[in-house]
Amino acid sequence: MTHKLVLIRHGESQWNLENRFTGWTDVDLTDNGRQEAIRAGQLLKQEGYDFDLCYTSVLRRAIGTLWTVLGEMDRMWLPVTHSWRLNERHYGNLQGWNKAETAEKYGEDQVKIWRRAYAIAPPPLAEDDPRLVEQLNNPRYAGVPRAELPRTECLKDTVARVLPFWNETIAPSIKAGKRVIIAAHGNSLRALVKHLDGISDDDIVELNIPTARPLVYELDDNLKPIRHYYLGNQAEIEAAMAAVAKQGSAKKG
Ligand code: DG2
Repeated sequence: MTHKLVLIRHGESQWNLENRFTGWTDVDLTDNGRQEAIRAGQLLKQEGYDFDLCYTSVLRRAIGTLWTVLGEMDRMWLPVTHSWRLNERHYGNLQGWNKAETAEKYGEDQVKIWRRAYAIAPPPLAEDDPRLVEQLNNPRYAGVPRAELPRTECLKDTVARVLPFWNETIAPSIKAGKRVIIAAHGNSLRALVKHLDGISDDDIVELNIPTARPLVYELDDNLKPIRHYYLGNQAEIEAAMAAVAKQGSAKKG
């Protein structure tokens, strides 16, 4: 039996628009981001996709995208499971910084390391940083052991906290025949894609995921990928992936 798993990064967020490192900051979608999610939902419906179970993070840009997609598909009644393990990679002290300005100050090479190096994390939030204090006191993380709440993460760390949720919750549901959609983030999805496709630590550096484009994985019974593809206009998707890569470029002129 072939299983179809749909992954979708949230639509454009306010800080995607402002080109700021976001991580665990709970910013909302822009109007454009909502429109992107509407188009994704319409496309999924038009292409005959349907789901039994939905998974998302505890951040509103992913949750709102999922709700919008399900609304377009007339499937708002489907069960949705939220997990902090699907949150975006924690961007540490970079959270809130403009990516282009950071490249001007620290260099594009350094920004690429912070954005994409597999095992090098950005500088962590200090223990007395109000952003960390807010995170530690936020009720959405009340059930998470304190020691597991990150101060920063590289992609390797993100893989390590996404995989238990994949292995223990999502993968068994797919194996049981459930049709699943996961609405998450650029880097939590890169972590999952790295695992599914067995992408090397070096090659994952060049993989970028565009906003609100349904990414379909056809999986065999052992959940090994048979093929994967984005739904929609392929030229637009290529351009959107290239635009994500360029977000770490210094402003010219
Ligand atoms: C972006 C990804 O996460 O940024 O945290 O800034 O998917 O939640 O918008 P998302 C962020 P890059 O790693 O692509 O810079």
